[in-house]
Amino acid sequence: MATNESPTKLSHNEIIKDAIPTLAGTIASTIASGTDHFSDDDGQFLKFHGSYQQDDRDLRKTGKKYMMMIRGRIPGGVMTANQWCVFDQLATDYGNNTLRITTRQSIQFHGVVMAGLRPLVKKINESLLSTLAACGDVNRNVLAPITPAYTKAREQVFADCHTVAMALAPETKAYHSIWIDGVQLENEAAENKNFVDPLYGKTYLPRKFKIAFAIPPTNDLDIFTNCLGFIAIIENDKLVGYNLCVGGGLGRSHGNEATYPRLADVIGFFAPDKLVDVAKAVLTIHRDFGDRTDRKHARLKYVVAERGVKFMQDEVNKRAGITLAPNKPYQFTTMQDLLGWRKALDGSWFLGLFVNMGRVKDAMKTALRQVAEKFPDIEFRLSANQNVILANVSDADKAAITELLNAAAVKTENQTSVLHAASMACPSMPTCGLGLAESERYLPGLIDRLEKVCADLGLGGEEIIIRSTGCPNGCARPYIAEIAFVGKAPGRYQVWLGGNASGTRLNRVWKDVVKDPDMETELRPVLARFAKERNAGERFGDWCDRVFLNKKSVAAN
Ligand code: SRM
Ligand code: SF4
Repeated sequence: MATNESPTKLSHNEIIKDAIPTLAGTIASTIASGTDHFSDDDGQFLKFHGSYQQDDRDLRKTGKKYMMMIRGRIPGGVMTANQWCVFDQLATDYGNNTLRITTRQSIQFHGVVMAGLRPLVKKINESLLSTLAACGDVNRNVLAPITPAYTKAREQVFADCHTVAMALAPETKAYHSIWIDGVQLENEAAENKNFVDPLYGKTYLPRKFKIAFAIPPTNDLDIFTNCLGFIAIIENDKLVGYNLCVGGGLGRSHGNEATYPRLADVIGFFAPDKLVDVAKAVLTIHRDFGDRTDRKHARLKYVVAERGVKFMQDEVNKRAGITLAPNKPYQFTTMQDLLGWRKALDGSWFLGLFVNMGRVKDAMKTALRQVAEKFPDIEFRLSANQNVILANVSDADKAAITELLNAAAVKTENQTSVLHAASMACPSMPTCGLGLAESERYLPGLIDRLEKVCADLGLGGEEIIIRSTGCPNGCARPYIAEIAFVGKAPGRYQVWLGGNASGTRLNRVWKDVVKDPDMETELRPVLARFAKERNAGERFGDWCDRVFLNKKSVAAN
């Protein structure tokens, strides 16, 4: 096991987790001290509590302004209308007055100063949601399908998502102590110093861990990019079990070939009653075999890549007390959300609303708040494509909701163009400390420009999945997009081509650097060739993969 073999080489994070296994750090006393920021070590502990210390990068030249990002833990992305109201109010009272729907069906607050941090987290807990384990070396928010239009088995899969999320939550009492009671735990007290989480052990996981559930044919949460995936096998609207996927992950670093995006392997089928055992088995394989010396090499994907599928199957069988059966057949065909009003299988209505780059703000924020207040029985469901679905809407309420949204200029039909609908960007500037180039503030404008190119070439209305990130970490899952822009430096992007519509293929680097002003000039000839040479119905990503990239594509780093 990498865990204890070479203790002298453990990464710093391992050392501080071992020293304060409750993860309390000195967070509560720092907040009480009235300072505006945390120490570096507390910044690491803070992540387990769902928060990152950031600073406003737009203001760096005039002095550092510390602010926190806080991420909710919202299993399967489902919120009550009341919880939406609470989040909306918290963004107004403590954040930058926006709610950022994330690529993992959660909500982030940005721009929260130290004084707002504890009240915000406390109020999230009072609304019966949490931030515990939204970040950190633990299992993160668990993804599940939200669209109520495909199969009645969705409810069972959502319930399973919830069960797994709860079963894998860390048990430290520091969370309650800091955020609810406002009390600093005594780190040197024996019970705290010797605390061992029953599942995670004393030092938790070597790195973050991610889980998703998907129901074919819809892969609207990019299941193969997760450490652990459960592909629901549905027969006659009943869940019969799951195909198990292990070892997906996207993070990489420019210039470091030892880091790479990887899609999960599907390693066997098992019955639903073994779900929690299997989830714990895969998580503890990461705990026990993940690399604790190098955080760039610590994700489960490297364990799977280096030790192989047979190793994973044997370990899962042993740890979960099962024998994985051969994979059941399945097929994914789409990654996209259904937008507009649709009928749910139970006869109610749901509305898929496009949220540009996941940022709920201005008129849309006000209108959604009004909807939540007026219609307390509807659900707000967050999609992994950064959109929102309003679900459980009665016939009687549909018109009133439409009217309310339309009055605020929030369209309910024909909401956006196909290119915008199929796009995603990570936040990057000004909040993300790791951003090398703009992303959320850049992509919408770039898509407008590419739309003009497409229209010129007779490709108007053609769906092409386009994603951007401000750095190679992959937060908007660029490495499965048909076109991806991955930030290298301000105004410069690595361009990747060749993903598909179902999220089952990695794309490849096409150009190592393209400058912003050259985007149209570079991409026009490729799109023109596609328009001319494609097979009937062939998508841009498939054509790139089949014809254009061929062997010419350069290596990923
Ligand atoms: Fe991410 C780090 C935002 C989904 C891979 N991610 C960050 C941080 C916290 C930056 C930091 O460490 O200082 C970003 C905060 C930016 C900000 O200002 O808000 C950040 N990640 C996001 C979100 C908000 C992007 C979005 O557009 O919604 C997503 C939050 C999800 C959630 O609710 O939990 C988000 N991040 C992802 C995904 C996609 C996914 O999980 O489906 C990935 C790629 C999949 C994967 O994990 O391999 C992802 N984020 C990373 C990495 C690279 C990890 C690696 O293995 O190397 C980092 C950097 C790190 O962990 O050191 C990172
Ligand atoms: Fe930040 Fe990079 Fe993630 Fe974008 S991809 S949010 S720049 S860490």
